[in-house]
Amino acid sequence: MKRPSHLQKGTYTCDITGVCETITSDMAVLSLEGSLSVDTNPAAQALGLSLPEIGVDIGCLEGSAIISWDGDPPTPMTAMEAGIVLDPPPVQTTVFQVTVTDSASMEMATASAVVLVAVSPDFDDYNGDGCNNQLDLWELGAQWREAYPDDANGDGIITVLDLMYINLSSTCL
Ligand SMILES: [Ca+2]
Ligand SMILES: [Ca+2]
Repeated sequence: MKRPSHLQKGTYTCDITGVCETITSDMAVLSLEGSLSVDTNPAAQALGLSLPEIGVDIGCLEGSAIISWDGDPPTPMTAMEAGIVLDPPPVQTTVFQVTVTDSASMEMATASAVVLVAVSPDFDDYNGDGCNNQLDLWELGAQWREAYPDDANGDGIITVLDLMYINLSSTCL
């Protein structure tokens, strides 16, 4: 066994057959550290001015990765080098699940990611300066605890939950 795979994990015995008898060794246990892992990057983001991208980080792969994505609710996704780009951007908060299957071991791993989309498009760039940064956060923070029709999470008052919908990627269009 040159390079054991996860399919070869388990217990082994060695049989030695001589002229008169066969003797069997004690059991040896083969275990392999680590297993297939997958993470999304970022795991959570708020919709801003640019098209959202979700990367995927895969660990401990033996063969090649078979990757499939699901959106709930469904939304268009375009594969890119190591993840997806959402073009057009989702129209409501969407949870994505990525499933990675290792072509060699057929082991599977999943991870999820969320893109928060506010009820009103005003939150894509709250202060309207063409940039997604903390200036938007401060401007929205000034409305703290105030009644606000069409707020980000749709409960009619500005709280910390609405601040989560502000994109802080420092992207400017
Ligand atoms: Ca801004
Ligand atoms: Ca709110």
